Amino acid sequence: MNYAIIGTAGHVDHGKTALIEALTGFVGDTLEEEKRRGITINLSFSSMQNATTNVAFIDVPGHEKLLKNMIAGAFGFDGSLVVVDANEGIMPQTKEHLEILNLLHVKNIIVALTKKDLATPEAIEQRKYEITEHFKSLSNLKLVHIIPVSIYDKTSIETLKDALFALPIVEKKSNGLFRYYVDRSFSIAGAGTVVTGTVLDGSIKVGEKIFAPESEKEFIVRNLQVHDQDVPFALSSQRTAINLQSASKTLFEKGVLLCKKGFIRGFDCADVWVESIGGHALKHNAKVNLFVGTKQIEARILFYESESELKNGFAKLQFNQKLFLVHGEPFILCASGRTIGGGHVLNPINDPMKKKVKLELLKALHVKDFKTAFTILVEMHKRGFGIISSNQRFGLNHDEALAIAKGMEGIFVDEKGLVLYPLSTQNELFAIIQAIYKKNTYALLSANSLSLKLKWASTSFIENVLQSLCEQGILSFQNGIYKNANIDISNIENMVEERIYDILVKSEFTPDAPYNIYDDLDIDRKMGDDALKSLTRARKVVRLEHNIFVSSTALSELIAKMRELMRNENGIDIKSFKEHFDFSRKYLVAYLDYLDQFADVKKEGTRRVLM
Ligand SMILES: Nc1nc2c(ncn2[C@@H]2O[C@H](COP(=O)(O)OP(=O)(O)OP(=O)(O)O)[C@@H](O)[C@H]2O)c(=O)[nH]1
Ligand SMILES: [Mg+2]
Repeated sequence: MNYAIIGTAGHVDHGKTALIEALTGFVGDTLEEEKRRGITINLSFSSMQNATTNVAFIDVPGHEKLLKNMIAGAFGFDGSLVVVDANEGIMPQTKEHLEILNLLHVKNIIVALTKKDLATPEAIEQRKYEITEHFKSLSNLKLVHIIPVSIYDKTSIETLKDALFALPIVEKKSNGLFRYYVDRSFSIAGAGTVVTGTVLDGSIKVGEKIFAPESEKEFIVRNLQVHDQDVPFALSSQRTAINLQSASKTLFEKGVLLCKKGFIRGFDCADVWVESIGGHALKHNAKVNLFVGTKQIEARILFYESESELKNGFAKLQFNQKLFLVHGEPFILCASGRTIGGGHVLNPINDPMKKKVKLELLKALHVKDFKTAFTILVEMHKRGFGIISSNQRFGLNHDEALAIAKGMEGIFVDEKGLVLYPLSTQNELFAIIQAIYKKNTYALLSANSLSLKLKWASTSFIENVLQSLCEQGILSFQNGIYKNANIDISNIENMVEERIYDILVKSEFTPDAPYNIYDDLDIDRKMGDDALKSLTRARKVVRLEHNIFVSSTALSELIAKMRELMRNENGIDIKSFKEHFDFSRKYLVAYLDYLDQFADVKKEGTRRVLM
């Protein structure tokens, strides 16, 4: 089954709701106020189906004061049924709605010339001409048919129906992320909270977790319905009701975004492409109403290239809350209740960068030149540019992003960690690693231990540099670790044990934690741990606590001194112990606890005494 969402558009009273009823039998305008005023106020949802296609309708209001409801509906449209009264022709909201569809790239349009029973054939021909002419200025729209109809003429309705089922739907470029803006929410006794909306991208399954980034809350999807039928999953372009487990209705007002956790970050600004419509001017620093999905908030436009007005161009939109936008996401701008323009998001992630560089980035993103965009961003993120966020940042899935990265020169691509590094950073890493091996001739490190030390560099990036140092004859790889090529160690394990033991003996009663010792020696952690285990097995070293290893000689010496204290001072506690040995509390406690394993020591309150 193919699914398409077709929304109505057109001037007030031109017959949108009556036409939907003629097509589907669905009676809209059920609110008392809608009946009284004879106009549509809220969006309404209905559908029709044939053997292969399900067409879902979103019926919108045409009244100029209800524009915001129309816009909220329009974000879910795959195509549109534009309704024009055959006598009145194109009117202000016909124009405004068409501009909105054009800004949102809704593309395929069927125009229904309604109330043909009241119009002369000449009027109909004249309207067809005017409409065809008008569409010439709407470059993102395709006028597929103009069909004269009357709700009283069944044949015309059937013709329209066939055309709607056959309306080509442009395949949307998916970025692979589930996204959904709530348009309504309600509580159902026994089922909890249900929200309705349109799946804009990706898919969702029953039992899956769903994330509301604005409230940072996660919910389990208890049930899904598409056109009143329970379904195991819902896909892009499906009007979907989601029943959420243990969710409060108040969390889901209109405009709330639902997605999957961990893929989208929120920012209080976004870089965009904007264009004005209908002769409206977009002014630098102007306050506007931003519509995105079913969300409506205030925003400020800041131009990068002009301090005054622009017809179109690159801009930064500043919000007073965090928005979770994605690359390519369209938006509409309104001021004083009218549509003044719109555009799409180019860069949803706020990286501080110079204006000149930002403009270069935006120009590249605008023409989908991702290679240039990647190059700019890699240069900006010297410590590694993560392409894990490519879905949000570029609308690319990880494979697409990797393919672009691999085609680039002068960068290192960590395919596993999805991180890109510039060559200047690679050279820096060469220098850092060589300095370590110079300082510590007996350094024995792995990529893993170096990555723990450097933190910013990924293991594969380090491994790559280490291997190339081996190829250059500077390092050599032995027993899973890298050592200076010019030193000869016949038994690495023995050497590591000796070096650690040496340090433990020297540091006597208060040795450092093992990881600090390994770091000082530049020894791989796993190798260090193995050596300590072996020393402990050989009883050369005793483990006092999980992080305190002392040499057996130091331990015996100290225990003898503690016994003497117990004899002289009738026992020992932390205070008296400290008076003689000014160790930190961690060591004092560990040694006192160690006394408990001797049969002749017993505990009396906080004191240990000899029996
Ligand atoms: N004669 C005739 N009247 C029609 C036809 N289609 C609609 N109407 C009438 O036109 C009036 C307005 O129709 P609606 O369907 O409410 O118009 P609308 O476009 O939905 O209006 P809004 O939603 O408020 O923008 C109603 O009285 C309809 O009965 C038609 O084909 N022929
Ligand atoms: Mg209506």
